[in-house]
This record gives sequence, C-alpha cells and structure tokens, in this order.
Amino acid sequence: MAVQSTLILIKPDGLVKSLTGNILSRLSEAKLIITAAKVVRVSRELAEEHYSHLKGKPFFEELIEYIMGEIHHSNRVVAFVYQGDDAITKIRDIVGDTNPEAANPVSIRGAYGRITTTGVFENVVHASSSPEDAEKEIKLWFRPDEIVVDIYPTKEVVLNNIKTRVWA
Ligand code: DAT
Ligand code: MG
Repeated sequence: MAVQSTLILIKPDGLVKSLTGNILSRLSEAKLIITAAKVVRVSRELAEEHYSHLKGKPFFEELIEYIMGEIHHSNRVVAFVYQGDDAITKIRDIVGDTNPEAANPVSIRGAYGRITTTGVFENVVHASSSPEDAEKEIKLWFRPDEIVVDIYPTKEVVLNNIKTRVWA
C-alpha cells in the first residue's frame, strides 16, 4: 500500500442537484483525510487544461461547457484533495465508471449520473485515475500553500510586477 493523493471535483450537476453532502458522505467511506478544499470558478483555460488528454474527441466542446457550468448555469465546482493509503483506487471505486449508465448503481456516478440526449456524460464528480494524473491535476487546481501537507517538491520565488486582486 502506498500513500497517495487524489483530486476530486464536484461538478456543476452535482452542485445544482444539491448532492454535495451525499457525495462527501460516500467519499468518507474510504477513511482518507481531506488535505485541501475550495470552491472554484472554472475558466475555459482551466477546463481545457484539465481535459487536455481528450482534445480532439467529438464530445470535447460539450465537456468543456459542462465543467465550466454553462449547461447548468452554475459557474463553479468544489475541489478537494484526499490523501491516504491507495487513495486513488479507493476513491475511484466509490465514484464508479466514467459512463454513468454502465457504472455500478451503488457508486456515486451510478446513483446520481445520467447521459444527456446530446450524449454528455453528466457523471457528477471527477476523481484522478492514476498517480500521474493526480499530480498533474492537483498542481493545476491548487497552489502549494492551499494544501495542508507537502505532496510534491516546491520552490520559493519572489514575484515582482504581478497584477493581483486585493480587498479594496
Ligand atoms: P474519467 O472522468 O472517468 O476519468 P476520462 O478521463 O476518460 O474519464 O474522461 C473525462 C470525462 O470525459 C468523463 O468524466 C466524461 C467525458 N467522457 C469520456 N468519454 C466519453 C464519451 N465516450 N462520451 C461522452 N463523454 C465522455
Ligand atoms: Mg480521467
């Protein structure tokens, strides 16, 4: 058994269906710890980078619109990092297969997901599927100081001339 970290996203359909509590209850069965959590407004750039491995697929554009919340009129997802022994497999087992109609009916996707008439897999949650994917995805969605444990190597930099937003 290896200690792993994995990225979970509650997608816009999970949020508009008010499933956050149900999903977190199911995920807690894995007996892992949450090391990061936040609500994220999803830009097109973030969406396309997250799904870069699917660029060119016929469903790519709808997938991007879905994760950006355009289909559900809700431009946000909730992102978590979970950590623990075999976290990636344990979470994927609870989450279920990619296709919600093929997923085990007691999995999150099997219980709450659906395929739309235009063929979008509205599968409620994202969960990393390998250590390599988890590293790419955690680094994409979180900065090092947003995670309460050290997972990947970091470096300190001094930034000058960076435009950022502060409280007025
Ligand atoms: P997963 O989300 O289970 O890791 P993936 O990485 O292969 O699956 O694909 C990412 C998302 O893309 C998936 O959650 C739903 C969508 N998708 C994948 N294959 C699809 C297909 N054949 N038709 C429609 N959507 C699909
Ligand atoms: Mg995947």
